Amino acid sequence: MPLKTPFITHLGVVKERMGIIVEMIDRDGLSGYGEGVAFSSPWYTEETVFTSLHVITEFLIPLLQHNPIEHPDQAITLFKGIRRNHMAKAALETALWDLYAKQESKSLSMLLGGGGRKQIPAGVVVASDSASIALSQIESYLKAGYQRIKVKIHPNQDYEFIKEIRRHHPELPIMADANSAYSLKDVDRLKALDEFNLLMIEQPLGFDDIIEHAILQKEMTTPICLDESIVTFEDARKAVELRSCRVINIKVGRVGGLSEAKRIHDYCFEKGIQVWCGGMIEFGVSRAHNIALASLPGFSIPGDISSSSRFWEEDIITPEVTVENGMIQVPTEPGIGFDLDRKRLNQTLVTKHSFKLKT
Ligand code: OSB
Ligand code: MG
Repeated sequence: MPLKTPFITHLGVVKERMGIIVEMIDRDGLSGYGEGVAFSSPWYTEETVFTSLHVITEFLIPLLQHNPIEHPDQAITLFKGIRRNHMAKAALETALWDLYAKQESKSLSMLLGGGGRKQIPAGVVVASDSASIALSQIESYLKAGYQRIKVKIHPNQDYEFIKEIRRHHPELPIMADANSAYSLKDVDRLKALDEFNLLMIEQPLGFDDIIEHAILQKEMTTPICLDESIVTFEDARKAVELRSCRVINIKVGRVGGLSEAKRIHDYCFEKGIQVWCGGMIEFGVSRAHNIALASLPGFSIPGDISSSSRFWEEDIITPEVTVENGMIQVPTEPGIGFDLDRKRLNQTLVTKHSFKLKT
């Protein structure tokens, strides 16, 4: 599906997106939905749409076919023999959660422990390579009610870029995401950003580093948030113990599913580390899972959860995710609370695979 506007980072440009939609149907005909959020190329993590599809069809589905489970929490153990491939695992695991919530007639939010939060704050990412385009996008997102803006930065687009945005928006909550564009040699460049009172700087250093971020955090007053570096609960625990960050961006796909995401949330909540829910330029199914996750009490900062219309002319779910007065409603219906828009899905469908339980 083409994006409305190209999503530009120093690592590359996303103009269109492929995705994997999972429908898991039980004996009573209830359907649970999941989404695989890997990109077409491995620029953000090592997985791609086609490596995910390979791992899902050749390894993960056979495990599910031969070992039916009672609760979605058991998927982690079942998938343990398959190393990493977290986005592939999450595609199935999130479908299990939705299906289980529907079987239990509970909203996914309540089932995960959302405690009845009715709405969550929306945040949006501006990913452009010009300050004037960024400023006009920010203008329109603020009109749409977004409460927090994230911008992408790198060594050729940082101090002056943020200064210009700050000049127009002195009080706006802004965070900056570097997607690993810097090294410790850039310490002075990064420290210079402290004057802009950013909410945080996301993943300034190596995509798999937690050691050097701890060194940098000691030098900077701006809180560091880790994204790419945290792919497991153990990563989160080590980063917190080493004081590599004060904030963690939790993405369901990156950490292998909702169970692991919740474990990281629970741990950070207990330790007083702030978390927020990250985005993957996703379609509506993953967006719906993010809304349920972000209803948990530790999600104290608006995440990268925007409306369906932020990226898509028409999403593949119904109703679409909308933002009103800066907030997104948390559905109370069983499961994720959104249905597939099968007409839209069929317009964009590339291939379809079906599997049956073996036992
Ligand atoms: O680093 O958070 C990131 C999108 C794709 C890959 C990585 C990242 C992003 C975003 C979130 O910044 C975009 C969104 O879905 O709102
Ligand atoms: Mg990021």
